[in-house]
Amino acid sequence: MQTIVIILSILLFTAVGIIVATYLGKFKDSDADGIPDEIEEFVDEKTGEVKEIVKKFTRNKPGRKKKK
Ligand SMILES: [Ca+2]
Repeated sequence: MQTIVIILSILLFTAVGIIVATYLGKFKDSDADGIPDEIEEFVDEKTGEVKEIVKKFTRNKPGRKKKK
């Protein structure tokens, strides 16, 4: 339990650090929302991948009929 709290704290501090650094102009942020472009691109990429995986598991497979 304590390990989870420590990991979450590190992630939170990292996120805050990145946002502060972005506001201070340390990272490129073209839409000025406090999130660096590189992270936005990374998240977009990952979101796309997750959507693809979900699609794979939820699509109707040919030859498999729905049970009533
Ligand atoms: Ca941004």
